[in-house]
Amino acid sequence: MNTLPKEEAARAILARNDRGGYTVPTDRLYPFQWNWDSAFVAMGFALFDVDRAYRELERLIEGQWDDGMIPHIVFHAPSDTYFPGPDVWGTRHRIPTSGITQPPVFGMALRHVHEAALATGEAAATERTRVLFQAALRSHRWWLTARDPEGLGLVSILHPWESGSDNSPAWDEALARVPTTTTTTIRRKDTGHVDASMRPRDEDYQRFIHLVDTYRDCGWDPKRQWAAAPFKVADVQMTGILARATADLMHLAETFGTDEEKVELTRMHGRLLDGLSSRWRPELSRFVNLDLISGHDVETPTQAGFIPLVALTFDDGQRSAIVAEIERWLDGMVVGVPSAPSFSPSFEPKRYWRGPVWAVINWLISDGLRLNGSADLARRIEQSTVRAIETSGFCEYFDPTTGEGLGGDTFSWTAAAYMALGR
Ligand code: 9WN
Repeated sequence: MNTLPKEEAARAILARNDRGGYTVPTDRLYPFQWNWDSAFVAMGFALFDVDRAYRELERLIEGQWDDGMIPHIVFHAPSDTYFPGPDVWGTRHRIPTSGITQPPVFGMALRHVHEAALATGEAAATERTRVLFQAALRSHRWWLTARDPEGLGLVSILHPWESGSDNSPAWDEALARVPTTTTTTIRRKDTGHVDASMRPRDEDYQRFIHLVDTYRDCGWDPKRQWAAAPFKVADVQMTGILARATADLMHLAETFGTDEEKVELTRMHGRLLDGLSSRWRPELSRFVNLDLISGHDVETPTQAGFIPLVALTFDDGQRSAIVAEIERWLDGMVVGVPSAPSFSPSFEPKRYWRGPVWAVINWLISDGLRLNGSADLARRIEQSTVRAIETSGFCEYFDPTTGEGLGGDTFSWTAAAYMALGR
């Protein structure tokens, strides 16, 4: 296997962001353990240090709630460089955590790490995977009961932060219904670390914190939150990742699951694939979210519309349509896939999830393209991502029109993605 020109630098970033078995996304801007960041980072570690890859997942699970939810942030150690901290969430978990979740890449990462362990002969792998498999299964049960109580086969987010794509134009209409009033005093720290023009706006933060206040007042009880939520969107990115992670757990269940668990996972999987398939819109050549408050489709174009590639097997017609649509989004871009296309009125090439390119999103899209037999486009996306990182550094995200690196630097998941996509 060839060594990448910046392989050593990528590993050094993971070492530098290590806080004792878990990895912060980057120093100061994000000083805690984030859920889906750690899953991607674990897959990066699996390429050269399987023990450390397991450790990343094990430390995340220290924050898992008794009801199965894996929180979006685990506050292992105090820091005053991020808002909102544990006092705002008020979740009273044994280790302080936030009260919402993030995309369940965990199950994908677990299979990945387990297979790396088998390949390298990591001695304790079986027992470690067995424990983490149970944690993952409990979290998938939580997803389907807490976030799909109506049995749509689609899981919903109750907060834009859960999506991992905080200020995506996909949330604009639904978020506009959320009041800007808060009982918590907002003391943003992010704009002290990176330029405010690249971050969500103050008004977004007011609505984000209004939602936190609302759910904290529900005592973080999933049923009460579901009933009280002024923001509730069935998300195809989340459902696609959950469906794929469920397939990965089905694979692990062959070794680690009981017969009942195998049946349970197969049912979950079928339910999610049905729900996801119902969100394909042939006239748009992508999948669309469902706003559960208005009952309307969310047709705003964002990267989320392509993520179901990781879970579904497309027929030839669907595959060529989605490939053509992704190519249209790449047209004229230095690096793609943009989080919103340049032809959209919402496109802002430098502002967070409203246009920029994220290496981990490309990781998912290229993985899904490969699964669906579109290796050429997958390779093109991987190579342009690797090139952008080599040219501009291990930044949080990239301007698709110039390739410029933006947001935080020395970013953990960008380092992991570099190693994974460069192979
Ligand atoms: C809120 C850590 C996280 C990522 C998200 C990204 C950003 C946090 C923030 O940073 O979100 O969770 O404060 O902006 O949107 O995807 O997990 O890297």
